[in-house]
Amino acid sequence: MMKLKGIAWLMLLGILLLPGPAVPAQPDRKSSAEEKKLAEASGKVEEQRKQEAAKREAWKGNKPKEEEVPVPAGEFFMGCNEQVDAECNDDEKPGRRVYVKAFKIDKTEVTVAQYRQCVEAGACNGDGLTMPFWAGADNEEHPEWAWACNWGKAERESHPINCLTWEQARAYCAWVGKRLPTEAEWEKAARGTDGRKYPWGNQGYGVVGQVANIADETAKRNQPNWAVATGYDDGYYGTAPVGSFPAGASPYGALDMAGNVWQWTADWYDDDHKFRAERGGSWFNQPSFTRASTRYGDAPTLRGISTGFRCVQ
Ligand SMILES: [Ca+2]
Ligand SMILES: [Ca+2]
Repeated sequence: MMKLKGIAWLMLLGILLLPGPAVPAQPDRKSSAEEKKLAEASGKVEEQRKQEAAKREAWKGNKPKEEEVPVPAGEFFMGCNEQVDAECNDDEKPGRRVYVKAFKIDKTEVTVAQYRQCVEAGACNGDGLTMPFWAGADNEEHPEWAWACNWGKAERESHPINCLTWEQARAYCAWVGKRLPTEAEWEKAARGTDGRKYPWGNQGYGVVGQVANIADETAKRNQPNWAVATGYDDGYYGTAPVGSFPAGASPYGALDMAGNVWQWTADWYDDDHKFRAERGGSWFNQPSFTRASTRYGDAPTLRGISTGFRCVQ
């Protein structure tokens, strides 16, 4: 009796000492889901960093090589030359002589194909390139003009990249080891030293043949209300492939310094540092805008259908 009782006690003790079934801790569902999400996001960021580093490595020494034209050091006439130009705006005055150090400028505007290489290398981003954004004006996207953005349109690989911010342009130039031109550099490259009105000289549109892609008779057929260069037909409503108008070359051989797309420059347009200066006019503009000394300013977050860029070094 005592023995059995002892065994029973031992059995009971055994049961008590046995590790009980693991009671699953009630998971905090919310926090574990968040943790998983966080882990995934940080994993993704890490993976993205690795991919970008690998791409940068792969592109080393294999970046786009834009054709460049040299511009020698020296003074040039900058701003409004009232002797040859009756269309100047106040922001171009007074005309003056400005010294610029020697530099090289891209012969053409940066193309969609070139910009894509920078995106593929992970050094540029493709944010917003297909959707115009009128920064500083109405601060809205303009889907009705999205057709005019060149990114992602197979037949426009050799057209200028447009619909991109000032920062996106800056990043590209930095990637290829260059920079955006100052306004003075841009203008000297566009008109040489003698204060001419246009890159090719002083003769206006319609007199010197096809020299630039601006708002012309072709544009008028698409936009009957536009002010255009009457009697001048360059054959393009939107942008043209870069370098399509060799007759409009500047004294140093730079192309499309008038028309096609405006080009972001390194300089602020205004003393308040709200707008970056753009130069050269575009397919969107009438002749009074597409002159060598025309200046324009836009908020750097603009993604304009008529704004692109080129680099200098
Ligand atoms: Ca045109
Ligand atoms: Ca241009």
